[in-house]
This record gives sequence, structure tokens and C-alpha cells, in this order.
Amino acid sequence: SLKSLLTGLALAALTLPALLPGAAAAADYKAEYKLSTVLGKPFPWGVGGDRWAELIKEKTNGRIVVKMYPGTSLVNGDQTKEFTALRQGTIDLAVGSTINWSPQVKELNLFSLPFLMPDHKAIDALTQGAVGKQLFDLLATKDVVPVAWGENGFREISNSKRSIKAPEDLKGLKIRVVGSPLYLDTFTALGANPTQMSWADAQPALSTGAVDGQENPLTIFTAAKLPTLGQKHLTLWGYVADPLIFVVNKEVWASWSKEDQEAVRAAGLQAAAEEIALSRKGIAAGDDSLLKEIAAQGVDVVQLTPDQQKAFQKATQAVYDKWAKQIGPDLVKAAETAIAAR
Ligand code: X2X
Repeated sequence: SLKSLLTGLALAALTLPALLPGAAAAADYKAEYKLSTVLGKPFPWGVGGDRWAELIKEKTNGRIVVKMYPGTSLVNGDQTKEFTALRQGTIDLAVGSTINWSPQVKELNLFSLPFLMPDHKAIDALTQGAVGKQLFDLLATKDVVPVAWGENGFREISNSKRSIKAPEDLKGLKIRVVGSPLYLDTFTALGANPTQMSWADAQPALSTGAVDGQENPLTIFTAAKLPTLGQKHLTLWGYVADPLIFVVNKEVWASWSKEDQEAVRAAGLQAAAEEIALSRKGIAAGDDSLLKEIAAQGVDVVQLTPDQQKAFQKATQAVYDKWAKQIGPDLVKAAETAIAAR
């Protein structure tokens, strides 16, 4: 009868998903997940995001398809809105800088404390240790699942006007900064004239001379061809470095099977490790090929002596102390201790 036929169909509909493991979950999967980054390829940041997407596809046998949207285009280029969009679900995954998320997560300002981290080992002491775990636990309470730490890098200062060897040399220079008000405080303390804008706006501002200088990792300085925008003076002062964080929106994460969650995590850890290696390539003592490339472009490269660096540290100590309170004295203390023990 019709009735028994319908009953049979209804039963089949109910039992079919149970008979096909994974079919029900897969039906909830989006055809494409959107991954946000500020920079695309060939910047290490974009290479890392793209690699994560590639490895996710590979490790989930194509069940999860991720597309990278560089230029923070999912938030119209406003990189300081990326974290909010991630929480709200406009963005599914991201590889984001601690600087860009620090307006919403004040603890991430930790990495922007001037002269906290003297070298790459110090960054690792934080991200790969208890401090990194504490920050990931914190992020996990804010609608995202953090998967791995990557790296943008040590942010070296460049400008079009003069060599910077002492804080006095910064006096009156218009410097583009990003993200957190901490940067306004740091550059104001140094006597510069900081102005906050997105990376998208920074490049035209540099090329027209609306601003004199900027600070960014050397991989960005070269790949964005900043010497061709008049940035002929570069000072290696190592004042801050921004890690990157590989994350997934919490609801998106929850919609995936356990197996796929683990695949996405493994893909993130692998992509991040590769990305960190790429971000450090050519700027260390063993391999300074990137530094040579920069000098070959006619850039005046200043490497501060420890004494010269100390003068910058002294000039920004009050900013460090003020922001240590806002970030959380216990977290800052834990970071200082981990770095001292590295
Ligand atoms: O805007 C910047 O300076 C950049 C690209 O480094 C970040 O997104 C933090």
C-alpha cells in the first residue's frame, strides 16, 4: 500500500545515514571554507596560508576545501576587524597576526612590548611553551580553535629620510603603524609622529611620501619592494616580532568529524612549521642572503650595537611598564621568566 511504501521510505531515510558513516557529517560540510590572511603569496604568510589549505585538502581526502582570501578582503582590507569577523563566522579560518587581533584580545599585545624578545629563541620560548598554551586557552574561550603558531617576524624600521641610530633620529618622522594603540605609545615615546593605517593604505602612503617610514619584517620589506617606494634607510633594531596564529571558527570546527578535526590540526602544525622556517630564511647569522639582497638594492642598512639598542629600550621603558599592566602582570612575568630560561 501507499502507506507502507511511505513508512518504508521514511525508515530508509532515517537509517541510511547510520549505514553510511561520515555521510551525515559530510552533508553538513560547506562546499568551500574561507581562510583570511593579510598577505598572499609570495610572502611567507601567504605561502603558509595556502599550504595549510593544500594540506587540509590532502589530509581530508578532499572532504574539506579551503580557499585563501589575502588582503583581508573578507573585511574589506581592515585587518583589525579580522578577529571579530572570525568570531561572527564571516571568516571560517585565518592565519592572523597577534598585532591585528590585539584590539579584541588585549593579551596578544604581549609580543608588542618593546624589546621583550631579543631573538628567535625568545619567540619560541613563548609560543612553544606555557605562555603559548595559556594564550591558546584564552583564544579557545573566544569562539575560535587555535591550531598552531606561525610567524610574521621581527619588525625592523625603515624610512625615506635618514639613518636611524638613536631615538633622536626618529624625531618628527611620520611613521605608519598598525593595529594596537600600543604602537602609537611606542612611537610617541620615541619622538616620532605615528599614524595608524592598514597595510593596504600604507603602500600608497609610502609611495606618495604622506608618511616617511614604517616597520615590518624584512620578508615584507623585500617582497613588497619597499626600497622602490623610497624606503632607503633600514635599521635592524629587533624591537618586537609578531607571531601568526592558525585558527578555525569554533562552530565550523564543531561541524567536522573528529578525524577531520585532527587532519586540519596536523595540516596546520605542518604548514606553520614550514612557514616559520621561511619567515626566518636569509636574516640570521648563518644565512644573511636576504640582508645582502637588501643592501644590493642601495638600501642603507644599520645594525644597532647593543649600546645603541639600549637607548631605544630606555626610551620605551615607560610604554613597556604601562602596557604590562594592561596585558596582565602575571602573563608578562611568565613571559620574562620563560625568555630568561631559554
Ligand atoms: O600591516 C602590517 O604591517 C602587517 C602586514 O605586518 C600586519 O598585518 C601586521
